[in-house]
Amino acid sequence: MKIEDYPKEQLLELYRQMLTVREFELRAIAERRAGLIPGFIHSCVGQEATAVGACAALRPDDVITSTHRGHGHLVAKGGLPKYMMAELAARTTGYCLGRGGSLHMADFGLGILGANGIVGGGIPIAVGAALAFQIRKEPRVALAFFGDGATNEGAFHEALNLAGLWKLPVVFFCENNLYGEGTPQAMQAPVADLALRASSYAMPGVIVDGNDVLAVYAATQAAAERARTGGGPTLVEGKTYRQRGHYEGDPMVYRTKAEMEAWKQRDPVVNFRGRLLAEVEVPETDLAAIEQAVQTTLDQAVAFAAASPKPAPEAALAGVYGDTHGGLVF
Ligand SMILES: Cc1ncc(C[n+]2csc(CCOP(=O)(O)OP(=O)(O)O)c2C)c(N)n1
Ligand SMILES: [Mg+2]
Repeated sequence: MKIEDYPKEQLLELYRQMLTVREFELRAIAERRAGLIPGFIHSCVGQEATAVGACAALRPDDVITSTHRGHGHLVAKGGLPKYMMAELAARTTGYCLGRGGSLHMADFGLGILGANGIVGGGIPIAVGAALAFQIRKEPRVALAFFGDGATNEGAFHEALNLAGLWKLPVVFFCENNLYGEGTPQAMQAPVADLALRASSYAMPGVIVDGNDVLAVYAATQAAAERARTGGGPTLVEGKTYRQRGHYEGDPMVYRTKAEMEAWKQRDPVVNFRGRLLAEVEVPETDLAAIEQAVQTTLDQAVAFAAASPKPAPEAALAGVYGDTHGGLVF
């Protein structure tokens, strides 16, 4: 489908979501420096199109599993910046009551089965959810986000094996950003196209420009449709790039300025904005209104987080034994 064939509202919504992800990350980085947010942040700046394009192809009752680089996935699946920011700031109003932080955010009501500090850890969880959907005969899809590095984990291969065997309604979405921490792709896997790995598990492997939100959307939509109608799983590989370090503070000695600059030219948010102006003649004022609204949302999110209480030390064990935090049904 060409860009002019999409409804204008849908295009603007994709832009709004990608911008929200971008600005959320930049704001979180700034607030971490300012002392509001403790701990590490693995930002997804540069990878907004995979998160937003993939989740746009899902329905509200579909589910995702995420990664250590998961803020974009959460926003794209409907996570609200104020509760996310509060979680990052370790406040009781956050998605996990301030106990989980960046690596463990979840909201089962939104179909977000969790970020995950274990590389590849979300992949079998998505397969488990897909198995539940198949057993219950529910027309729902589970989508697992994971990085290129995760495809070298046993969990990836075991999960794809069972999903392929049982034709489970799952989409495996690999965000191939060319690095696992400081290790380039070519030094960690004997294949450059990770979609090739699908053939071992009798499922299609699809390669897509991970910086083109519409291409990601179309590929994921086809994969989700196939899953929903009993066709089984698909491995989608989005080729993309993280513009910042593996974590904030990473000296990034493993890559060149020229490489980073080349990928900046392919910035998914900036380029999509350009396409909206040039190819579908969206007025600049429409984009400016979205940009203003996103800033307001983030200002409010930071203010909400900063004004929220920290968990009381004596409440440390609450929820540990499954007694309090309801809503664990997805
Ligand atoms: C099982 C496991 N091994 C190692 C780590 C340490 N670790 C955290 S992120 C990461 C790199 C993951 O690379 P990739 O899957 O490509 O994701 P990206 O960071 O590029 O988004 C590693 C090795 C971990 N968290 N879990
Ligand atoms: Mg990677």
